[in-house]
Amino acid sequence: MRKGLAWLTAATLVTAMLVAAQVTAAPPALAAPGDPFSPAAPVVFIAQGNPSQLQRAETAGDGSFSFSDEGGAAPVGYNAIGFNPADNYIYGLVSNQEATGIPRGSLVRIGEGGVVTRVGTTVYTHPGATGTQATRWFAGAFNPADGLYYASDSGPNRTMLAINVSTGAIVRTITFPAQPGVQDFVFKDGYAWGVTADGTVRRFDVSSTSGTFTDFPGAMPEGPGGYGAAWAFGNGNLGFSANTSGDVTQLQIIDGNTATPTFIVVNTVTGPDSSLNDGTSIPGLPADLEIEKTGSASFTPGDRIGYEITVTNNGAGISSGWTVTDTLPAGLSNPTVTGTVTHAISGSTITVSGGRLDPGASVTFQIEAETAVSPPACIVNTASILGNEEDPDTSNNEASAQSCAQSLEIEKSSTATADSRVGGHHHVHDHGHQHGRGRLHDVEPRRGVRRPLRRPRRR
Ligand SMILES: [Ca+2]
Ligand SMILES: [Ca+2]
Repeated sequence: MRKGLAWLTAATLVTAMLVAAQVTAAPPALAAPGDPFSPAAPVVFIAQGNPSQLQRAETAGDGSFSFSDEGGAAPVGYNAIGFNPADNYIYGLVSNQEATGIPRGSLVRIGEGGVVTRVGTTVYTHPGATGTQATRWFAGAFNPADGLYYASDSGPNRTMLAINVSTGAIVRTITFPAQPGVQDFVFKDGYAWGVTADGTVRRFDVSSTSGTFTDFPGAMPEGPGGYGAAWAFGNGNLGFSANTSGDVTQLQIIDGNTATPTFIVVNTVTGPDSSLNDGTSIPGLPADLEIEKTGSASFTPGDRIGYEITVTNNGAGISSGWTVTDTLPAGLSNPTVTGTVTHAISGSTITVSGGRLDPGASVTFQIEAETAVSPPACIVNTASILGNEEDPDTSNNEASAQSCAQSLEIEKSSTATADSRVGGHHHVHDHGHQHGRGRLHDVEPRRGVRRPLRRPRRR
């Protein structure tokens, strides 16, 4: 086989012809196999199997991840993938299929359709190791802080390389005192972060040739079989995929560059299980998500009360998913959630996860809860939203609805409905200090800001 076709071994004839045509054709208007990926659409990539099959992981309406093949199987097995925002290609290191003429330990670039191209002629090895173990690279990611590509083994090799993919040069060889023990990592706050099978978050300091790592036990759910894929969401949170269960957990890290970071599990959604895998992501463009909430203006104590929550993507980017958190105030209990969403209830906190929303699109779901027989006169229930991408306008990320008990004292109830408009003739008492003047208010208790209740969108 001619060397030039080595990269196309497993591609279909049609794909091969497209690639061949691309050599002489003008730049295509649409993405063609081998082109860089579009940075505009957020997507998680998983590579798994041997030879590798690149897959796009995208969320369905209920927020769960499903995988779809990106092109055919690659001519080689590769691992330790990372997306390079400088050129919009994925990079990885070859783990198998030397018969193609691409040795193990080679750096490869992966483009649209999963087309693989070797970069340079260097074979990257762990010092002192022999055989296939010397070229084993299980974890990899780009560090936004320096633009370099980092790769390591999970073990027993203890070295991590920092590679400039433009030149192929090894910029730094980092040696850790013990094996890294994670199957993938992703960068945030200048550190590489991975998760061990027992749910320990491991933070790697890669700033010098003498690497160190710090463990934060219990920060993540246990992931039997390990967490083989790690990536960053556009909102700055990290995503980890558990090999055995397929569960995808979104982790928020606050003060990640301090001795005592705070870890918050934002949500866990289902995905396919996998093995021999690795992950990376295209973070996409900022997307302004907006949350609106309506509810019954009044209720009879002991009855169930309903809320409707609408999530809208105001653009400009595509939203790859979102999480709504609704913590019930005193007086509400036994919640239920309906709609095409995934939800979890822990005590009084309801976490609702939803999927992809194009610019302009919206989705609605309902929360119901039981009111106490002796409730507070009025109940203000607030929900907030976190998008997977960067959100340029956080002022519309929280919404509240107020409901007042009508049997305690009839004046302390509202005749308003969720559709009440300014200029109506509704009379509202709010804890005796807020008198409605034909205008129903919602209340943001933490800051005491009052905003007009917005008319729900009808779509
Ligand atoms: Ca990776
Ligand atoms: Ca927003």
